[in-house]
Amino acid sequence: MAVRAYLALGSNMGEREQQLVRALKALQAAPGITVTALSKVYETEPVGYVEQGAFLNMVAAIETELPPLALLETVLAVEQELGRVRTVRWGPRTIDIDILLYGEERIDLPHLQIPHPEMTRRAFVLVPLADVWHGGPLPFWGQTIEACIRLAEDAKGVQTWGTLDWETGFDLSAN
Ligand code: GSY
Repeated sequence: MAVRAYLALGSNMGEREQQLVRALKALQAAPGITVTALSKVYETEPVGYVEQGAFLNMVAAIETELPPLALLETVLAVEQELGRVRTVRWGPRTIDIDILLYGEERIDLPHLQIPHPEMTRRAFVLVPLADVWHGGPLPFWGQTIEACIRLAEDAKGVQTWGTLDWETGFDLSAN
């Protein structure tokens, strides 16, 4: 049975928007994954290691037949396929794809934590997630996304950048 999952995508090196598009196309082409909804694309100030360029962040809702570890393998394979480059830990990267939620399952492994432990503190994740979320409180936290955004320290650094045109194969129409 298909499970609804949410993926966060981010890029702050090179052709940021093209890397998001290529990642979405690769995810859509992967066996066992159907991309069902896309958030808007946001330009966001870096959080953590701040001496780096602004990110483009977005969230994709997917339906997947893959169990969580197979989904992780697919996500890592897509990052590799796109030639993921990350020069510094926490630093700039060509593409980053994180699994935020997988149905209502909790996974606590050294290399995979679901729900993503940082997600409710990061407006760069929460604001795009709100675009594709069905409403109601987040599982595990029991709070609405809007309540979490109000507490997120990076909320002011998240600006709408553009939208992906689903009908024309993810062509980007920036502001
Ligand atoms: O956690 C993902 C990588 N990352 C990001 C990001 O995607 N967006 C912003 N705004 N800051 C970030 N810091 C890190 S690390």
